[in-house]
Amino acid sequence: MLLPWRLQRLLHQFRHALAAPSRNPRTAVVLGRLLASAFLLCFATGLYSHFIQDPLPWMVFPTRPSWLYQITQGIHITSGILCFPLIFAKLYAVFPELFQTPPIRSFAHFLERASIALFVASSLVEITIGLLNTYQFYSLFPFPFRQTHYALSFVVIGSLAIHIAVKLSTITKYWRKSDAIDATGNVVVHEQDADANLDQPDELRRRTGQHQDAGITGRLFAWIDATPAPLPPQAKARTSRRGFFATVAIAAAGLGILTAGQSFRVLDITNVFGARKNGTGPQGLPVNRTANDAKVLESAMSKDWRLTVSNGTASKVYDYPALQAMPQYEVVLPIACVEGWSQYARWKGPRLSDLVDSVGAPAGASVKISSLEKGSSYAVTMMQPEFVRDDLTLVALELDGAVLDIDHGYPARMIAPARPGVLQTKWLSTLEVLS
Ligand code: HEM
Ligand SMILES: Nc1nc2c(c(=O)[nH]1)N[C@H]1C(S)=C(S)[C@@H](COP(=O)(O)O)O[C@H]1N2
Ligand SMILES: [Mo]
Repeated sequence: MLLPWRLQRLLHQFRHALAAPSRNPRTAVVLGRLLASAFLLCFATGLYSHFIQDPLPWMVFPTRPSWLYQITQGIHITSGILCFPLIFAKLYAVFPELFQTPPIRSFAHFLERASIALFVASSLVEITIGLLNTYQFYSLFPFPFRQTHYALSFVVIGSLAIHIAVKLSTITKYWRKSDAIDATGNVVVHEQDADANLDQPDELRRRTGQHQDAGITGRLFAWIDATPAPLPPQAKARTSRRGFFATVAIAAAGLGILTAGQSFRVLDITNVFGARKNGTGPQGLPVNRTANDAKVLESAMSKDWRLTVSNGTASKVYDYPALQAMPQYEVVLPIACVEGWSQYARWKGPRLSDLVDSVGAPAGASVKISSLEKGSSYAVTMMQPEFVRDDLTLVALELDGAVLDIDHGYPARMIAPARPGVLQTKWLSTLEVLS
């Protein structure tokens, strides 16, 4: 694509003025490796989260270890958050590439730049809506979070694949440090990678000479021309590269240490930025939606409350004392929210399998779980047979040795191992065996 020569020169000079020791292909490759790993981790754990909530008919999920979902989603959110410093560092490193001249050299070059534009834009949107979601800022964007985040994840990973394919020769050339950095500590510049125009500045200068006119572009040129040569001596270049990587590493490690505690107990003490803090809320457990928000205060406190368990036409109705009269079990399980926070608690109540057995449920049956809450996406959930039949799956009546707080689902809530928090339905109303 032919641009007015004057604009071309401006782009060229911008690119030149932006040169810095840490802006080189080796930096781009090192950061790219880290980012690609984080993206693939996010994609894998994200798909796990998607399908455990919306399984395909043939899917069976492990119920052990009981903290499995806590780990997968904790990794999702933590590695997702680490993408922020990494992505900014990568954009910093390749920023001068924005000013390539000519902006489009061929159709292939156009496709290359278009795929990068798509990749950068979709990645930024993906991680931004993800982060906002963990702080429950749903209303900030006018589209449904889950569907958008899911669909975009394919755009992100698809354009990542194209990006890697397009850059494969650069990636292999700068993959190993010994190939990328020469004995003097400078980044090796392969001829093909050099800016196509860097070898013809004279031509640009000659042309400009004829047009040293006033006006804004003229003045800009003059200013850029006055900029001192940007490439520092090699010793400085090495220090500067190290400083850059140290800055990125400190930013990423700091962010990780200050947020990962929401997902992983060992770092609880340094959880500063995490959306949730362990030990807060009624009975020392965080609450997303209170009974008041869910409009269940009256129905949940009513002395007419019953849990109805049904299997086709067979059904049994349990009041609270009847549930307490069943064999009681105690389990220690985490609530592991899709938003990344999680916390352990001790739960007590009858086993779900005993309850569904009381209406003759077959071994492979799923259960449809309904809450007293109406009209919310949490109001009705499904449970696959492997979870229904697990000994750790309870209809919990107690939390840490006391009757469930109304905000934790009194009179009764679901608690099952290795499942996301959204499926741990509160304020139970009916359990329907689907056979
Ligand atoms: C390139 C990076 C990312 C990819 C490829 C990715 C992918 C996914 C996928 C496929 C899901 C499942 C969606 C569904 O259930 O339909 C998911 C869920 C989720 N992601 Fe990400 N994600 C990325 C980054 C992030 C980041 C940075 C955050 C937050 C800091 C985040 C937060 C979430 C949350 C909260 C969910 C749960 C959604 C729900 O079920 O309600 N993601 N992600
Ligand atoms: N009926 C009902 N059950 C629910 C919810 C809800 O809003 N309504 N929230 C779910 C979510 S998202 C999580 S993480 C767990 C724990 O949420 P809580 O902190 O609101 O108790 O309960 C789940 N059970
Ligand atoms: Mo949640």
